[in-house]
Amino acid sequence: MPYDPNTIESKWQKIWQDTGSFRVPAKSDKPKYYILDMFPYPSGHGLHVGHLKGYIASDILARYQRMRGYNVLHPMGWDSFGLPTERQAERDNLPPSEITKRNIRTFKKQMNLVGLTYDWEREFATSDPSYFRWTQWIFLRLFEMGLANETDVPVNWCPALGTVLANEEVKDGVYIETGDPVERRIMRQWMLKITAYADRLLDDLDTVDWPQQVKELQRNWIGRSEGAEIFFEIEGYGPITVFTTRPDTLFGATFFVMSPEHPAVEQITTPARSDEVRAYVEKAGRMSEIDRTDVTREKTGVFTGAYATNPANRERIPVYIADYVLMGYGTGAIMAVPGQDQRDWDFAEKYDLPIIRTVQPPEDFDGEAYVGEGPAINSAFLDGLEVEEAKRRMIEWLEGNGEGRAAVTYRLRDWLFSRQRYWGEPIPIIHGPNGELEPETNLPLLLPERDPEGDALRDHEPFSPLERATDWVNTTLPGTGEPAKRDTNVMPQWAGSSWYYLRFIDPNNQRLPWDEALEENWMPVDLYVGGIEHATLHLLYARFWHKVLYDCGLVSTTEPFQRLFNQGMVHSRSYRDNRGRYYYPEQVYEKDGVWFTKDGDVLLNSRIEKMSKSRYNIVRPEPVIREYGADSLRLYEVFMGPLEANAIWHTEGLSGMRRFLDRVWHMFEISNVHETLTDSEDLERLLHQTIEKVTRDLESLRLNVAVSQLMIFVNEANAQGGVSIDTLSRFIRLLAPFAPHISEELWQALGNKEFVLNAPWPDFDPDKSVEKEVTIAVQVNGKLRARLTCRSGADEDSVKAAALADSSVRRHIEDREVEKVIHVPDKILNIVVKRPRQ
Ligand code: ANZ
Repeated sequence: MPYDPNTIESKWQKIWQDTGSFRVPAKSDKPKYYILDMFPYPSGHGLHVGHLKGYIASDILARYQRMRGYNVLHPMGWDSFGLPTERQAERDNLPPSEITKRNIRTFKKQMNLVGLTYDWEREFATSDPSYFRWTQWIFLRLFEMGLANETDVPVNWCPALGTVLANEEVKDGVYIETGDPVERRIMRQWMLKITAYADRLLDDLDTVDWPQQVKELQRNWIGRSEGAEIFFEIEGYGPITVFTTRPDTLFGATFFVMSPEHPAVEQITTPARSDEVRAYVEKAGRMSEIDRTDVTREKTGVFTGAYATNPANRERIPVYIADYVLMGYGTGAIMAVPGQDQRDWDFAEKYDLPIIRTVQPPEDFDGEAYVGEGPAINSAFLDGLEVEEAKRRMIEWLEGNGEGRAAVTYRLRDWLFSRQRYWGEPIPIIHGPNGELEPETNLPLLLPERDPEGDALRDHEPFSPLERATDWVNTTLPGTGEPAKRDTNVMPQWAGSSWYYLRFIDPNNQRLPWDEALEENWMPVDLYVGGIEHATLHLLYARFWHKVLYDCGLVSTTEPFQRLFNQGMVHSRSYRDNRGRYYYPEQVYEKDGVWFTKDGDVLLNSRIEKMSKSRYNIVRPEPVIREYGADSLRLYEVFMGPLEANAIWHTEGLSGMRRFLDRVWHMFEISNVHETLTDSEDLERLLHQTIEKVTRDLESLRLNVAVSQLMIFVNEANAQGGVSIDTLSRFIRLLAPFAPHISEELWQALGNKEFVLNAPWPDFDPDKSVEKEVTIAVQVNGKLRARLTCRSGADEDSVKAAALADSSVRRHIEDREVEKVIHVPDKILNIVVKRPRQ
């Protein structure tokens, strides 16, 4: 009987579902293991094979941990509030909840087709009232703790979307997701005080097992700077404080600069200068922060007519305003030290202001501002001291004379928490007649009906769709019954994903967000798998909420995610004409390495890009599964390269996986008929080595290497004409996390009554796995690219499989076709690939 994945796979998927095999018991004698995927936004496009990479990897780990004897929590849900659904609702005139439901159905079906072990009884969507009731409840905890406030703040207003956006959502003056331009405005908004947790968010990074890169991104995002605050007396006004990281350079402060938004600007400006100052302030207000801080832009500013006194040398220095000083950072005012700061240097040159060096540059230095190390000069009592020592001495002097103090500042801003949209969690606050803010006592606070007429209003002014629902807006104060109004903002999409991992622990609890004992049992998440794009937004917000919940005594751990893994992205070939229009692969053809459209023969640029709907280069899982099977798809997704690396998708590449599974099937057939087979000593050794390696590689998520080891084993087993029943039984269990359907089928054929899903992970005997090893030089087109340690006598296929799993070899092959392979046993493997096209 040949291997037929389609029948096997649908059969086992049905059996697993019917027997509730993925259900996770709340209580168990087994130790717990919580493995979580970053849950998706259920868009209208469904999942493509790029999305599946992380889900498959985590599923392999979940199945492995299950076999290792853990009670594994592996849930899935939907991050379903958000803009795209709301916009689709506007276009199709359907309720967003309907669209969400439909999209979730597609996603779920696709996930089940791949054999993912999610416990669907724990499923929820962030837009379910039974879920967002608790998101609102957590918001009220933040409100009670004084961590949620309404403030007038400069915001990123996006006219096209009719809403404000968080700083994190804006880059180069446009909304990251859609490219719509964003402008600055002052608006009254809900802010969450994430800055109050800056130090803990930094310090606790040391306690989690996360990729260094992500930790570094968070550290930079929080951006802690140590330095000093120094008080400068402004003539006829009073003191204004600056923040500096270089108090040692105070003797070189030859002018003073304030942000155009600084509250004292109007008062200190002399009448003669006020017209010019006002004009400058207005102009700066229209510019984005990104443009203002662009170091390459020519510096601009205006003199206010005021003078300040440098506290170190009592010099009288002019006060300017300039847009390169931002109000949201430090104190919004700086002492300008052109000798050591390039921005200040540029400004001094332009406005003809004095420059004094206070750090001695090396002799060969011929630049402008000198930012490096060196002894202090022109600085009285600091002269001769190195930078660090000089900073310390200056702070001592400032504190001793009441002229300043040591200070820390952060780049992190508070979290802008209001959105003027419909499809989000309503903010559960009631505004009383005298400006009082009262929490909503009756949760969930549901959304009113959507008013389609309201969409048109969006084009004009800041406007929230909830304002149109007057019956909903008008209410009474819970205490006094006086007439009052509901808040008309909704929460940003990041709210629902900031605590969902806690709800999976106890998703159907009607009384509490989660049960205390269950939380203690399951937290923290042992392994969290998702994309690096969430390094600063979601992962920082969720850590912040978790710490607040910890302070409320509601969770038992200080961090939510113990180990984090970022899977790489899947790329594929896209086709675009020079007007920037994309074409589907079905619409193009190739001639001599050049691409054309089928109709009209337009020349196309073809390149490898991130797989995405907008680039017309996505591959859907359904046809791939129909042709090759879900097990081949699972193997291919993790065999494409190291899990953390980006990889290029080639659907034809799945035939290699399919052939491997054919060989597994064959191995079973030739072994099972000769039930009495015994293994050679070599094969037994290889088996134990395989168990050892695959186990180790699973622990470190080197899934591609694990798969190549499984391939090596099967090749050898077939070369030897089959294996013993005991060896088959062990091998099938090793294969089961990767290719669960075929494994279940073969496991049953071996006469097992239980699922391989629940079978124990095989042990290996270290004494049996040792052997003679050799080092093989791997070349790509004759150039040495790697040295591999292999079993002596390994055949060409095995060495090749190991070589192709090596990251440096893969890098040199890229997506080029392998033309031939030259193998000198125990010595060299030379892989010859096609030269790149011109
Ligand atoms: C004097 C000085 C001398 C500075 C020197 C730097 C070098 P980081 O490291 O990013 O924290 N600064 C302070 N507040 C600012 C604001 N609101 N807008 C723009 N710039 C501001 O940078 C801190 C330094 O950036 C501060 O130290 C200040 O310039 C400037 F040789 O003060 B410094």
